[in-house]
Amino acid sequence: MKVLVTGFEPFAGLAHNPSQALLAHLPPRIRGTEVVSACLPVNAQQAPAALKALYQTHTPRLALHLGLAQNRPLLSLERLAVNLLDFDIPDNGGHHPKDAPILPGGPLALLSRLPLRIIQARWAQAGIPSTLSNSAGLYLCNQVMYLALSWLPPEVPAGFIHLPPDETLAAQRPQAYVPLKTQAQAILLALETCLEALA
Ligand code: PCA
Repeated sequence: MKVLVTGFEPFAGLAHNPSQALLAHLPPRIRGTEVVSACLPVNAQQAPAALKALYQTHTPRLALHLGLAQNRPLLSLERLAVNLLDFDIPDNGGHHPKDAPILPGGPLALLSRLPLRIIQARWAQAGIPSTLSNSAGLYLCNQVMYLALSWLPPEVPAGFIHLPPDETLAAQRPQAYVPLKTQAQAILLALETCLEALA
């Protein structure tokens, strides 16, 4: 059984996405469990098939999905996903859904299955501030989080963490950022915390 970590390709006219760049910083194994990483398309029609194929190929024992939240200065642990797509900007395929369910007839909201408070405490000990977020938005990140929580068996911990801009994005436009190395350290700590809870 493996750990699956995903990021997203760049979107919204940016040339870089820290959630994609961070994948290269992950070790091949964590606590004896193989780590598989993949980059998802920012495309509401293609991302579900890509996600389903990853789950079928790897049957992960833990799934952590990552994306960029451009306007947030800290890492944010997403508490819930809602069954709604409503895009402010088109995705990379030009799709622009409004008021559309992700899974028609599915529950309105699904709660993260990651030990969020324990992860947050672990980060705080390491000097990495973070926030608990009550909304993953209504774009691709929320969609992937909702599908993860719907499709993976209930005993598989799954959830979403939004990453802030990193130094590459801050160099392109002045803004608050967290160095990519610190973000990678935080994600490694989060994965270790989740695996410890499973052991
Ligand atoms: N962030 C977007 C989608 C891709 C990404 O990295 C989001 O927050 O929905």
